[in-house]
Amino acid sequence: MAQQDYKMLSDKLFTYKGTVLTLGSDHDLTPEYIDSLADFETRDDDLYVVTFPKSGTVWTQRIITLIYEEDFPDKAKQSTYEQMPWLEYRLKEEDYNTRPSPRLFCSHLLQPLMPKALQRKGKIIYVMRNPKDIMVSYFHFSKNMKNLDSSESMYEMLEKFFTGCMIGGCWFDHVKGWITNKDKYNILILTYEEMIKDLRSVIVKICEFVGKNLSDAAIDKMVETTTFKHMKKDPLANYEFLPQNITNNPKGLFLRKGTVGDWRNTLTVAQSECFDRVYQEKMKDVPLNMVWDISDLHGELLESQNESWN
Ligand code: PPS
Repeated sequence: MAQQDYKMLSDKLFTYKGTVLTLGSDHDLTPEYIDSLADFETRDDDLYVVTFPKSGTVWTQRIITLIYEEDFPDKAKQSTYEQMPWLEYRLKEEDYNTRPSPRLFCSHLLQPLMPKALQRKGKIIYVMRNPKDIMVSYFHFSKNMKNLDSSESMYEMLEKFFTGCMIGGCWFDHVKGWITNKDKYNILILTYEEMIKDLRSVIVKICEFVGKNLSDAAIDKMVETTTFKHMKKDPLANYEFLPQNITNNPKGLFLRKGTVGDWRNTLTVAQSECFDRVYQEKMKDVPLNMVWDISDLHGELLESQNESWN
């Protein structure tokens, strides 16, 4: 391990090669483990959901576990976390190599840290979300998580977001890394905003991508089961099992508002303008047509956004 790649950011978080992870005694979270993932054996039917935190991970994870339900009828009563575990947050006693196919994984890792073999086999679904909503979502979420550093103010949160001192690391690096390297992978790029706009179409798109031919009735049921309202009450989907050493408030923790443009209720005009300036500068080489407001969902922006990467 190159010493300069590893740094403690606080008593809860460390950074390694650009990603930021939380310490956990029951996980195998060493730099050596993260490095070993580059050579992690990949199978043709592996499916990964990769996101920057707060981009719609738990939502997509729930959709995927329902799409694959018929493959694992005995697992239907397991939480989504068990059915689709985190690549980097592997429990010490778990051996991912013994999991039956098709294997489903989630990850917040930056593109260079992911298994290299994924460039030849397996599939990735990368979900993006407008970063102002991500930042506000993380601000609230981190207040209820004992293993994360919370922010006293939105100014502090902005600073963390810009410097990448939060789980996942730097949003700009994450998105740029995945978008500019997308052609190396069998990848479907989705946005949280298009999921909000038309969940059914997104589920159909995912089914086509993973080669699942489900009936209209099954898809309708899935849409119903993965609405915000339904998932908030679904203990299998919303991580209510998290123990007290991680949170005192697990109910609905991962499902807060579930909308587009909530940042307007939290950021001041000055904070938003500051964000815009940094965004323009950092993303000037990778234009994304980001959807910032619920009103943008009904214009052409979303269509042009999709055309630009899929
Ligand atoms: S994490 O911690 O990285 O796994 O968080 P993540 O799941 O990526 O993101 C959490 C945000 O996703 C929203 N969410 C949903 N929105 C709409 N519909 C459904 N079904 C849904 N499920 C999760 C959740 O509310 C978080 O966003 P905010 O803005 O905080 O509400």
